[in-house]
Amino acid sequence: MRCLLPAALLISLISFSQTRTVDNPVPTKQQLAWHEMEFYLFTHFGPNTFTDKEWGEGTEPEDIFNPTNLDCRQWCRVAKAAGAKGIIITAKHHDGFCLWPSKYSTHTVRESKWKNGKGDVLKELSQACKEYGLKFGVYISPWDRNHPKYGTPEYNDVFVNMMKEIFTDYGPIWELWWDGANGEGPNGKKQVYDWDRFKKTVRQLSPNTVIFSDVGPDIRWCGNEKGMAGETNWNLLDTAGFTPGAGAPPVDTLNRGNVNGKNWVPAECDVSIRPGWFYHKEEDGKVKTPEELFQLYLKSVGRGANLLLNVPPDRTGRINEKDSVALAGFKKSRDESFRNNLMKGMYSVVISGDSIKSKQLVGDDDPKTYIRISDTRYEFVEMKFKQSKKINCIILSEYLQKGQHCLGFNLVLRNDNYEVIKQIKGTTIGKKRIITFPTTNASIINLFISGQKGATTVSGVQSYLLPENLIEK
Ligand code: FUL
Repeated sequence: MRCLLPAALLISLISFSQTRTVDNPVPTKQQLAWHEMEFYLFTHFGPNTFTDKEWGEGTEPEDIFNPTNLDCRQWCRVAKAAGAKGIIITAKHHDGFCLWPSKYSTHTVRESKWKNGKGDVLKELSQACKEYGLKFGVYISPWDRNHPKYGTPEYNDVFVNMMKEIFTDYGPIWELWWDGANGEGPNGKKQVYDWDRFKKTVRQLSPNTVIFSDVGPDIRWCGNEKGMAGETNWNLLDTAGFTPGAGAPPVDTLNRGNVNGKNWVPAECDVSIRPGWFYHKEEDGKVKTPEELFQLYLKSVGRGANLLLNVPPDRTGRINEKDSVALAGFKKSRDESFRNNLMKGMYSVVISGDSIKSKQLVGDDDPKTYIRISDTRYEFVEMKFKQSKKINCIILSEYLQKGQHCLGFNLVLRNDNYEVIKQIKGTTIGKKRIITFPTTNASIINLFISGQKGATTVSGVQSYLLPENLIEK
């Protein structure tokens, strides 16, 4: 195997910027498990489903909530068929209506005529998720346009008590979602939230739950509702002095994270399969296509974030066929694209100076093995196909247990004569960086880390030939 590059080329390929930082935040074990989830569903369901609104006023009569054929097991079957690993439901949206019979509200399923007031959506969904092996998550809106106590310190007690009910009666809850929207209550008052108390309550009740809000503490918002993480996406964020909602950092900071952020707070990309978050019949023709969903996958999971895709049930309480068909197509695109890792069984070598430092399998799908690229001496990775291969996708991953280090990378594709035929530059890698490009016949792939803060640990490199229409646009 050829392993030495002409010195001049080497210098042009890498800029040796090694800035060591003292801080090296790493994920908790709960966050590491969250990173593995990658793609799961969001379910907006409640009075808005029946009034065709997106933000209910909180004054809707409870009887309006009356699904004719609620079937949470059908939601789970759709999620499974889509390859989603969990479901997060709006237990309470901004209108304050509780999908469970909370003792701390008079605006709940109990007051509706659905199942004569005996229904409980959280119970049905939590049980169905267990049955289908899906993680169960809960969105509970702090903003409440119905609750009479909203805007007073007692509302914080109400919110804590509601969370206690949810964790006690429907757990385990894998992810808890605090929405950042914060307007006035029915009494015209705005709430001062006791975020610290909320967090302590959850940690006490359920230490394994990851908490999402604009600024974490565990998972952050990606700064838009289009499902797109930044091309540069740090799992790190400075959260001191910030709060969810109006007190959050600017959206472009949330989108990219902070390169030297002090906390591990990875981004989650929420987006709806339809224009709205809730089901509206007139949007039946506007369901995203499998190709559009695949593009979102590349721009979220492919940039090291997780994808939270909203699929709202209709008035019957079932997911519409238009959505389930699109989701099945999305799954098929992923399966077809990522079935055959062309690097499987291939060796890579880490070239250190002019010698080979290590040799190891890449594409072995073993997340525990990784290659370490020194931050004190010049090193790069070389991977060689037995025969040249047509490829249009390379996936890089960092071994997150060691933190996130890569500031910039350069992939150099070569032919049999060791000539450069393509160079692809990028910035961060993180959990997964999916890079697509026009199909190229390559024999050798070099990976140069052109900038890093501490040694980058690369955990497996994969390569694929995707259907041409799925390349990132
Ligand atoms: C926003 C809310 O205002 C929307 O209604 C929706 O729930 C979305 C996921 O978050 O902040």
